[in-house]
Amino acid sequence: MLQSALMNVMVKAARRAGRNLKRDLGEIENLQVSLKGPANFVSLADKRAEEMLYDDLSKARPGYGFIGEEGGSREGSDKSHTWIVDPLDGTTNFLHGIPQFAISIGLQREGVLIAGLIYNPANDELYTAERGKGAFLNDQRLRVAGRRQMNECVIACGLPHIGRGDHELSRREMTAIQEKVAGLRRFGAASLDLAFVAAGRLDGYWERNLQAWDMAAGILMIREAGGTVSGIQGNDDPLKTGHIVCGNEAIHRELVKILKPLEA
Ligand code: 2AM
Ligand code: CA
Repeated sequence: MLQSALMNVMVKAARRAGRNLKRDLGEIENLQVSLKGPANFVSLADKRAEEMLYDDLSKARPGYGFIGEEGGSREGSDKSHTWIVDPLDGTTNFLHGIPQFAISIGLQREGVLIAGLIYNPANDELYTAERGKGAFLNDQRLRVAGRRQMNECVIACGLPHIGRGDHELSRREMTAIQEKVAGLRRFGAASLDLAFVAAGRLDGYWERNLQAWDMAAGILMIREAGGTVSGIQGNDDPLKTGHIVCGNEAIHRELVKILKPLEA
């Protein structure tokens, strides 16, 4: 795979921040965290990772805007480009030493996603995509799964935790999907769920109440792997609604058909 200069910048930044996150994960696993406890330690790790990404990306592409989970948005002199960054997606997993978390970097030009990267430093899986150039896991070209029968599909979802979202609705959704599929999964890192759909590991995925940085890179990843992605209405923009559903064209359609009527 010939990597563009832009993707080189993104990969370098993600690998540097990833090395640190991996070291921090080791610290948590060995319980060498400070007296203030692991949650505080993780939030520091999170902030450090975002600062590192901001430094590297803004050095390589001066003036681009930056929207990050930790730092809020920083405007740049270049109004057409914006990085959308989650320095640590899957924070709860990370805090518990579960190696399912990632750095997610998306880039928009004039509001259009043109590049995306999702990197899990725990297992060194690096997902990359550029608009019109396909999606890759390390050097391997990605394609969404081809299954068209729901009863053969493994579908992932996100679930609202304590104090968040509509728990009743999420149970109705799970019940409706559960009755139709070969397996229902919940991994806890939205960016990786999207990457898994792009890679054909998962046949589909849906989740509500996400933020742009959870989804930006993954949305492009799925499109470049030949998949379909939208909000729960089937034709709306997940970056606007915060709700996302995806799969190949057939499975996306099936999921929308089941989920959409449950909203009311
Ligand atoms: P985070 O780990 O960076 O918070 C879990 O279902 C997924 O939802 C994770 O990717 C998590 O990202 C994301 N998420 C986004 N907003 C969230 C919120 N307000 N509460 C919990 N998870 C959230
Ligand atoms: Ca996140």
